[in-house]
Amino acid sequence: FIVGFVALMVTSCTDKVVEVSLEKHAIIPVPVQVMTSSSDFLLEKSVKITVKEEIDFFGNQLKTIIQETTGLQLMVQNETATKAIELKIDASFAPVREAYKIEIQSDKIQLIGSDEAGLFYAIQTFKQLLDGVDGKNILIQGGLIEDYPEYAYRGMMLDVARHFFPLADVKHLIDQLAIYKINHLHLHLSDDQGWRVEIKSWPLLTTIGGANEVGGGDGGYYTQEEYQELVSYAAKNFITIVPEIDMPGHTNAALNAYGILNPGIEVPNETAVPIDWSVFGLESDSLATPYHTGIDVGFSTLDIHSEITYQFVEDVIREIAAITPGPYLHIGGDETLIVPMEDYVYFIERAQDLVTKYGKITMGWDEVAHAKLLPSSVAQYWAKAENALLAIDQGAKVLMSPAVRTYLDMKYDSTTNIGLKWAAFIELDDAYNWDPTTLHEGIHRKDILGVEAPLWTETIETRADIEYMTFPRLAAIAEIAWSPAFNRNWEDFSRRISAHGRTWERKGINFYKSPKVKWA
Ligand code: TNX
Repeated sequence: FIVGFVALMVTSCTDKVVEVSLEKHAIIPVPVQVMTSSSDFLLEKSVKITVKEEIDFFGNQLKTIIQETTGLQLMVQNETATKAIELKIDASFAPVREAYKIEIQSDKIQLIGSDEAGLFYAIQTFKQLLDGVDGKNILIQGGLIEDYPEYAYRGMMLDVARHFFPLADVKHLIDQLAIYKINHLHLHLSDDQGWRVEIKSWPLLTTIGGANEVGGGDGGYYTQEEYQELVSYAAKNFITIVPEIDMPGHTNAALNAYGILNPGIEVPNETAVPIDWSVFGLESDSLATPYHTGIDVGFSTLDIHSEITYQFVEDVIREIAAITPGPYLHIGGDETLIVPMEDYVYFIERAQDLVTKYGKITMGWDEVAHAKLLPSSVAQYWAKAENALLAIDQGAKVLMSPAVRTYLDMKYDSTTNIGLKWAAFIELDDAYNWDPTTLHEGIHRKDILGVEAPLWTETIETRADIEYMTFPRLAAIAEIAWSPAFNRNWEDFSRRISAHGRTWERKGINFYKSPKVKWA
């Protein structure tokens, strides 16, 4: 009797049909178009994943996702099948790159990408449809999803200089970014408190300059091999790494290592910590600066009038360009408060020339627009609209990172116990309810490359801290960057985000339970 009862339980459990609604989907970013039909598809164990051999990679990826979300183990094959999820690439329908379509009919589901990135995003959307589904017979509502990005550049920045984060944390973040169709990860690789990427021609940058962080911790750095590992991990997730070496200010970590670059700057007394060079088995350098363990900004600079500076900058740009397949190299350029404007402009123009020499496109914080920019250069708007306008006047594009809306290091409200508040408190609805094209008169759609959310890490020390400040706000920024304005609606977003909260809980991802959302 007991055996029979258990058997009955098992069959009735596995036979239970769970339904996935397209009408009430929780997809973030919201797709351009979702239409429903009555031709529902039953996803069960006999369904095959069919895919042309050249793109087997995607078939296996979908197989893994279906297995992880539902437990179903589907076969991947190159031949057609009577009940199939078919994956393919076909550019004919797409208005822009990275577009995709998902068509759900009773005998098959088609996931069609306009290119590989588009197919990858079709899979990400499909994954969101299955998230939280518990069962091996899944009735997916018939219909059609058509989707493509509003902006070609959708980014997040992680500051690994103020606090260092190991490779595993960055990879884990990349996994989350891909889900939200973020396609650029900007790494802030150097600042006053630490130099985080190996430069073979200036080795002390990392041995000396990397061994510090805010609060005076051990710091750390990526070897060039580790950096390249990150680049390829990101590429598999259709994410381009944008490396930033912040210059000519925010350079105390370089001055820690090479006194020859130091024009004689002073590190603020309260936060200066002398370096014990003997720990590294090295002779000390009397011109080098002490470590900066605090969070003050604006006190450091390279020596604008020394040719050694430009040898240094060229070496750094050459080595970074050589290990960066993406098109951009970010030169920082923010908050160089102790340098006269004409010197600053001179430096930025020379740095831009060097970036161009090594085949990359220059990006810089909005201050760089005081210099003569190439029309291909990009100014990252964070604080001053007038700087963005200077860039636009020169024919350059603007990357939108207004601190008051997109800064992930800003506290949610006065009770948030990490983060800063100089720009604003940024609740989830503040991060959501704005549009890049209406933020400032004079910044128009055609001037905007995309949207990026920076996470500065003066107060962020762990993976859990990163997650808490990033989620759910990054999902809001991702929707602004991907979805057309006419589809964006706070009420609907707050309903959809609650489903993502359940997924984050299941996956052990830390997030802020905004009181503005009814979390399920
Ligand atoms: C301003 S935004 C900075 C960073 C700080 C950040 C803290 C920008 C280009 N510069 O150096 O980390 O504020 O929110």
